Amino acid sequence: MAMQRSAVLVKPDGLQRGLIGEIISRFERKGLKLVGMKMTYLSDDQLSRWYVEHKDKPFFKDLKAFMKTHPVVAMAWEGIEAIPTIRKLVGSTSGREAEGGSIRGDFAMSKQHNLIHASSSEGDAEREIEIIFGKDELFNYETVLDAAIYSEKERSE
Ligand code: 3AN
Repeated sequence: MAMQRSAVLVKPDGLQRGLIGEIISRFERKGLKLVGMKMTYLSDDQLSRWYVEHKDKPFFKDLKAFMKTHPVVAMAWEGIEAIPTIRKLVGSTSGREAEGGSIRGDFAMSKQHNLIHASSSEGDAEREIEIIFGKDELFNYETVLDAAIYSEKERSE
């Protein structure tokens, strides 16, 4: 099974709301592995690359301005099929429609102030991780929990 890395951003509203610990804790409890983390302001250039698929949308300018109001906390999380798994934990785009139990479903009421971004495909994850992290800011390590979280077969596939 495919080991994947997903880029996660806690957006300015998540920082303001004091939800960094809650979000990290949900991913840790799930069994995902943190392989990179930093707090940073995103530049206009980084945001244009990050949101390239939305560059012609009416909300693009507002979205970029919002993302620059405060720092973000960026993370890279690793696990087997981590990308779709994290999307489920995050919930659908609008906080009002997101399923209860998901991060947006439990904590958000807005479509733009929806607390968190998570990569939606392997291509996006690779691009997003590269926008934020240098090679020496990403880590490979074993944990004793790996053997409890996955079966031996899953880990060797
Ligand atoms: P998701 O973050 O669920 O993958 P996308 O990729 O459709 O959602 O949108 C990226 C970001 O753009 C969202 N997280 C949200 O902040 C913002 N956004 C999306 N749709 C709207 C909208 N209709 N109005 C304002 N902001 C939006």
